[in-house]
Amino acid sequence: MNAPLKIDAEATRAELLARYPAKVARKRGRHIVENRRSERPEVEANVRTVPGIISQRGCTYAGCKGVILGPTRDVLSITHGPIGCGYYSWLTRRNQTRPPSPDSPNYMTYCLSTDMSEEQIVFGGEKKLREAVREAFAQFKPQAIAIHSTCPVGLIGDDVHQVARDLREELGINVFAFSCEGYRGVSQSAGHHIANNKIFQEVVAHTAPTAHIPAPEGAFKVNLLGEYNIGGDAFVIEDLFERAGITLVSTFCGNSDYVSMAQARHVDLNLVMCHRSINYVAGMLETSYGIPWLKVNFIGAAQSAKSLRKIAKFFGDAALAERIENVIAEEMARVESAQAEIRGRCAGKTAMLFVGGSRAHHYQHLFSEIGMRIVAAGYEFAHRDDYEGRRVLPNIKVDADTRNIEEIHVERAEDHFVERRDEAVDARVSDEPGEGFGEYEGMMVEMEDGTLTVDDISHYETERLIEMHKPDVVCAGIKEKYAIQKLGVPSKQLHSYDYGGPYAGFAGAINFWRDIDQMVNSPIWQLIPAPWDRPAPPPSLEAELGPNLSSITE
Ligand code: CFM
Repeated sequence: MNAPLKIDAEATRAELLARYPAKVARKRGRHIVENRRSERPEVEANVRTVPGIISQRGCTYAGCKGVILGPTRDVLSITHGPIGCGYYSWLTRRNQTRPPSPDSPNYMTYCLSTDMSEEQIVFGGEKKLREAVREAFAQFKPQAIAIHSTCPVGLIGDDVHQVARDLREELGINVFAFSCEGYRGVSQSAGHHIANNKIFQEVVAHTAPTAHIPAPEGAFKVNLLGEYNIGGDAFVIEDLFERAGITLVSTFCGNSDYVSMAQARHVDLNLVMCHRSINYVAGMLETSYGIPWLKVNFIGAAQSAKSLRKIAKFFGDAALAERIENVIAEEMARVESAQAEIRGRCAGKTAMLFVGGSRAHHYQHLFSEIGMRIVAAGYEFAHRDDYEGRRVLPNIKVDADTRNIEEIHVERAEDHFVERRDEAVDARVSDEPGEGFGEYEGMMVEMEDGTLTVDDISHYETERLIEMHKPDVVCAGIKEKYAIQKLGVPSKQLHSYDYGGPYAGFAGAINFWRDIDQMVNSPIWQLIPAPWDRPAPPPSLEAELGPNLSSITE
């Protein structure tokens, strides 16, 4: 057991709040919590950021277009809005794809926008949108077109859904639209929910436009939900599944295509990687088709092994279990030598993680596997269940901002519903807390007592935390990276992975450790202080060396 981390969480929290006006301090105070696993303290999350505070969050449009739809290579996404929204969401996420052949469609490199300007703001943008969809269809002939709304669309009241219905009829392809205006929710999380609803209604469950798509072949069929193939992560997981003989039907949505998403209802098990962004699809697939879900995590070597074993347990097939064990054994042989070497240089060092809605949790495992410790962590836009576990779901207050997002009602699809669970399956799948069907225990319960959870951290709080605790590395995004590094602390981007990755699976763990090892052990960070900020040399040395001193001390 490690000695407790030497941070005074209560004093740190007080210091972070000290400079705020009283009302802001009260609000922010509810987002900053000392972790005490036995007490499971409550943290406020998924509420509006206080205006004026520099937040890490993105907008609802980003969550819908960028996060959920962005990685699907052959659904043509059109941004209905001013050009900047499309431009700034163009290829910024490092989500990779691998079309089956050089001629297969891949629209991810394009940026399609209606380029809305004053004329459309005043007279309406539907006409221009119709023209844009027709033009895109003529150019690319896609099977499906997705229209994404930006802020002005909702403000002027363009009926994007009617446009989609009309064009579906006119063009004979699947066209659907998202009311994902940037302001629709408090963060990108609202965009995930909106995207999940529509993708489910219009692709997964909408059998008319997808009737020509056959059921997939294969044994041990699963979907991987909430894996977006950043830096090639999904490729690593696909390789593990292939070697183990697991049929991956669809991924939502890394390295995915339209056909595979339309086949999602044919699997026996859903694996949920990023709980925050895709739990809605998991829930709807269960209600409609009887497909249960298990939380997995392919970030971290031990976590990857555990996740593969969960799949083996679910299917209860001896040959599958053996193949999975063989894959784990092969991979662990490589992992263990790298891990031992890097652990020797990194153990005892500290990290902070402020990112997204799931990685601040998942990546803690990668650090702990090389002996590094987490001082503080938090999400930008996760909900209380991602922090405290799904057991708190019934207690989460539904506020006006949440009610702003359509809650769709899904029913059992009698013709397609198959009961996949029975006593034998339930008995095979773990009954450890958080490991069973539809369970997730959240981030906080896995953090050391006395460390801090900070939700929707502000820029000011990030700087103060770093100044106070000088972690060896801070994981965040591009907006924070250089501000952190100016404080003399290396920063790893956990959204884009900087230029690195993949970090998933066993091979990914080794990649991550190598990158972190280089960062936390680089001597460059010792050279950050300006010469005039360094301690003065002793007077005796100055007298002895005179004018030559500066060339030695600099
Ligand atoms: Fe899920 Fe993501 Fe994340 Fe996310 Fe994201 Fe992302 Fe993320 Mo950036 S879907 S919640 S909205 S794991 S883009 S691939 S890295 S903030 S922690």
